[in-house]
Amino acid sequence: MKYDFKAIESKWQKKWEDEHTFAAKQDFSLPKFYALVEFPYPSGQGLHVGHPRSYTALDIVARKKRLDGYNVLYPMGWDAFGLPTENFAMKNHIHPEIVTRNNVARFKSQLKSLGLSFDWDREVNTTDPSYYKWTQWIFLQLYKKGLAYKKEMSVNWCTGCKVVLANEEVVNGTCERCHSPVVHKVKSQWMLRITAYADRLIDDLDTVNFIDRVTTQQKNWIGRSHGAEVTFGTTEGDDMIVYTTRPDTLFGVTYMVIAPEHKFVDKWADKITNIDAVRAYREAAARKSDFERTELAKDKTGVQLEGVMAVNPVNGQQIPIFISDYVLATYGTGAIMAVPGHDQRDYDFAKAFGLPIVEVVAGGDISREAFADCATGVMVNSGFLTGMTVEDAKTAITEWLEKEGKGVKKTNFKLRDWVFSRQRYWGEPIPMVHCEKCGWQPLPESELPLKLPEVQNYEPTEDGESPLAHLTDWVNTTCPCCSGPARRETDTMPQWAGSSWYFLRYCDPHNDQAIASPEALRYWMPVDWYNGGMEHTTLHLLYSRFWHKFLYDIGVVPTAEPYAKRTSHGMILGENGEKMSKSRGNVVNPDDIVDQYGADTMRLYEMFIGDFEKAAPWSSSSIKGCKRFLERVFDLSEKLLPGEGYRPQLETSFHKTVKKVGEDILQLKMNTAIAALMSLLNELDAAGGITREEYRTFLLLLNPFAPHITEELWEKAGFEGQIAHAAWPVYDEAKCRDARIELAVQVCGKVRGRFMAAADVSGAEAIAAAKQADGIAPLLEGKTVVKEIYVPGKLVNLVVR
Ligand code: ANZ
Ligand code: ZN
Repeated sequence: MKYDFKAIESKWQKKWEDEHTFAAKQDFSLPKFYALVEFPYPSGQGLHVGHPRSYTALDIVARKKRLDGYNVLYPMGWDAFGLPTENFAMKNHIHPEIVTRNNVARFKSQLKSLGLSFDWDREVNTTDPSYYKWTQWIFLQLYKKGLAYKKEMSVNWCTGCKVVLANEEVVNGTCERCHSPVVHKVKSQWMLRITAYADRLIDDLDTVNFIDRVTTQQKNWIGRSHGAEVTFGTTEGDDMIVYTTRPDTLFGVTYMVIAPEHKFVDKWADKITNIDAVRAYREAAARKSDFERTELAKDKTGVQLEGVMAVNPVNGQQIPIFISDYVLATYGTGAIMAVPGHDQRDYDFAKAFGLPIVEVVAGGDISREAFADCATGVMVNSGFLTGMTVEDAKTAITEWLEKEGKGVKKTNFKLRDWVFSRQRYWGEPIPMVHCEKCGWQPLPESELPLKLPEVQNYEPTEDGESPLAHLTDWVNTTCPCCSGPARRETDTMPQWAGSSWYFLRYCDPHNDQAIASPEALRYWMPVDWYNGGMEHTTLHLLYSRFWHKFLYDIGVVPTAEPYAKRTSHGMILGENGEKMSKSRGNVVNPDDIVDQYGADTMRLYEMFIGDFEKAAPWSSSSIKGCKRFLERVFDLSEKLLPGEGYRPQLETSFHKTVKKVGEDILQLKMNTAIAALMSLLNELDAAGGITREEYRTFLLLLNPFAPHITEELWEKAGFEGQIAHAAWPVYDEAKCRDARIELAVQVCGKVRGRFMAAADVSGAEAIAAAKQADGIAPLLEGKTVVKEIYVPGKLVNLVVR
């Protein structure tokens, strides 16, 4: 019989759908397992082969957990607001809602064709008003707790998309999406105070099981550092406050630098004798991105504020003040004390401007470069700090500064508040109203969802207002507070809003009274295992942890963290080892693969392709190998032998493979699990067929990887029910050990031979056998064995003289 994967796969996909085979059960007394993958943005391109890598891996985990008897929630949905849909809608004059509906339909049928065991009864869509009602509700709660606020601020403005971007969406000074230059622009924006959670977002990483890469990236992104704010005097009488992580180096300060935007530039304009040059420099800096200012600027530039000086609080020394774009207005106090002897940026600047360089920690060579890596050094040229270790000096100087009223201990974060406004149409309307008399007022919760109105035109206005601003009827409303005339907010939420809480909605997706019932949340949360892309580490993963902590604080969710475990998959590259992209012409379409080889082969292949965490190039030849393997599995049905049970010569292999596949699945080592199944199949072929018990076990082990073919063979063999409802085979630890093992024989530490022995051979027996092993006896002739060592399961070492 031929392996007709098309007939088999469509048959079982239909059956699973009709019977809701993978629907999570409402019985909260069962042990639960919540497996989650990032829901896709339904783009016009459809699914790419990268999506199934994550989805299939957790599908395998979900299927294994079901076979283990867990009530498994493995849901899927659509993160469907966002710019590409809006841009497509604009270009083609189709409503974004229709574009979204079409894209979702395509994605869904593609996902179904892969045999993923999602609980489709719980599908969510962030653009559905019954969903975004709750996104808006969460915003209102944030607002009520003072965590959403409006602020005039310099924002990242994408010159291509004509939209404000979050810092996270700016890559190397360009827009993450369209790669146009990003410039600064002052706009009034809704902000979310994620910084209020900065400490907990770092500290609580200790309570979850995230892979190290994720933990490290989140910590670096939040960027907590400890140091001091130090007050310098100035000849103008104003205090100049700097943030430093190295207050111990205060005696090495030879000049100051303030950000070009610093308020003292204007305040001291009359006193600065070269103010025109200073202002010209400031204007040039404003046209650069932070990235260009800090990462790219190899050559330091700046202008001295001539006519004013700063005063070092530790020694009263007068030192010059510069503006330079390497100091950012948005970090610390926007001003620094420069220590060129121990900070490379300051060193480069001092060299460029001929400024003095003073060594205050011994051990480096400051004639060549700054001695920055000096945390364990000893202080020199530093007044009362001289002779102290850097560590002690930090404590001593901070105490001195605090006592003198010249400074305070300070912790700083790189993390900034989250710019939450987008001047776009295809997003959740922000449920706020502005009244001349009452200011900003939240919409009453009873008026949620605030639905997106129909518009004719999705273009943002020229000055960058949202297309909603064109809609006078919608914009003009009444104040919820005084009933006077008021205007609605016309900005919408960023794409990250809907994904910041979607995992909660899956717990109870049809609830119209709450984001989900407390019982459902108590039962399902936290997510037991969340897999997703590394690119979401500092965006979605951080945002959603922030929202979740907030919801925890207001008593909506039962856990402080949303995800107990987080893993991340490597990218699938093109056959040439480069990133798949249209321009490189190396894109593999999953539809073609499913059509040509079938979903089971595609699944198996994507799991066999390499270590899950690493990037892996596509390989057409190895996909054929996976197909061939399944064809051989299919042929097993014609090799059934009479008799039950595992045959003695295969018993160990079966117990070992059950153990290995089960353990590998839970460590995402799918490739080695599949290899173990392949070698078991070889053994079966060599043994001339398969007993019913062996067949049953083999199908169960393969089922999570290749669900369709295993269901079909299971049914054909007449095993009870559907394999999806069966139980994972058990193994006996004692039977996992090989009956006979190979031991090495060393003579004086060198391997000289090998022999087979019973796995439970005693030391004395092993040593005796070693002496008899092939080729060993001649080496012992005429010598005395002075030491005999048996390393159980490994080797016998004979030391002779
Ligand atoms: C003196 C000093 C001496 C510094 C030294 C470092 C080494 P992190 O660790 O990232 O928090 N800094 C402070 N504000 C800045 C700004 N707005 N723009 C650019 N640089 C700024 O970095 C803190 C250090 O970065 C601070 O400590 C300051 O330089 C600089 F041997 O002060 B340091
Ligand atoms: Zn009012």
